[in-house]
Amino acid sequence: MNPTKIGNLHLPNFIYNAAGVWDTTFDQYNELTSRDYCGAFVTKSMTLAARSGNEYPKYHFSNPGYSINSNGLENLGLYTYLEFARSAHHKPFFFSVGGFSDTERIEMLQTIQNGSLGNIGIELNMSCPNVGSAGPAYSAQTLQDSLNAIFTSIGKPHCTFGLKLPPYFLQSEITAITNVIKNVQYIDFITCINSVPNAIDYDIDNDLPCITPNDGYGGLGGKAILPIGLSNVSRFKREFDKNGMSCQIIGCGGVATGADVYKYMLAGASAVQVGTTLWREGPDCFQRINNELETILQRRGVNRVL
Ligand code: RRO
Repeated sequence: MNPTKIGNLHLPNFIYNAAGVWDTTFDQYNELTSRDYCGAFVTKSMTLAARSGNEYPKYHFSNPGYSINSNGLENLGLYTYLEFARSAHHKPFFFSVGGFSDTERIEMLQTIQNGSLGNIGIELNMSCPNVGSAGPAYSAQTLQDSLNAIFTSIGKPHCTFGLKLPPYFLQSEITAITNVIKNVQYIDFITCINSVPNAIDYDIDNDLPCITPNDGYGGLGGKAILPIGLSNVSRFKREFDKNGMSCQIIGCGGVATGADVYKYMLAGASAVQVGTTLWREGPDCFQRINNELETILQRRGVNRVL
């Protein structure tokens, strides 16, 4: 096990689920939190009211090199996830807060903060690629406006607080987003990256896109996006160090092996989330990935992850 700390939360292991994977239902929650090697639990990104999301088929996993999803924020609604968080658990519980407007985000954040819950964090998802108006972080100015509105309303967060960000492709974007995070001050961590938007694949037996919603376009995940996830972590880490910022970075995107986790460590991640691989293999993947990581750490003579 490789413990880590995010904000003031102690994670018994460095790896856990990415928001949106194995985290929508109570059974999935129980299954993940009972696995020793899964260091925390992040919920599916939520809205105030439950949503059934986009029509099926909305996941494409048959190609080993990547996945495409257009889930459309299917979730059980804030109040159900509050119940999950209230049930006995010993691992940090992250609420992935989605929502379609700052008003909705503020109401969810206030409700979570008023819930008197311990051992929780918030990962504010500002980067959903599949539903309109759910991704303020695609523009630095929109992100700044949104966070200004949120923190003016809720004040300093009562718990460990972070942002789920989309992939950025230019250094100028990384610099602009770093400035936003520096300005607002209350961000303990960022999670890089959400799926890469605007991906499509075709089913050549039907001559149709592999997923149905949004004309077949969805968010790209899996092995194909590992180098983009690594570059986002590494570039933000450099910017944060240059600016003397203590904001931590959680790596997400393309993790299939212990070697991939080690690469995120080299890039500067304080923890790593697993998405597509968890979908494919189920929760057993954490032990496998952890064992592979241990072998690499021993070979490299590294005895702690931080
Ligand atoms: O629900 C989704 O379609 C979804 C979300 Br909220 C997200 O943040 N990332 C993603 O790939 N899918």
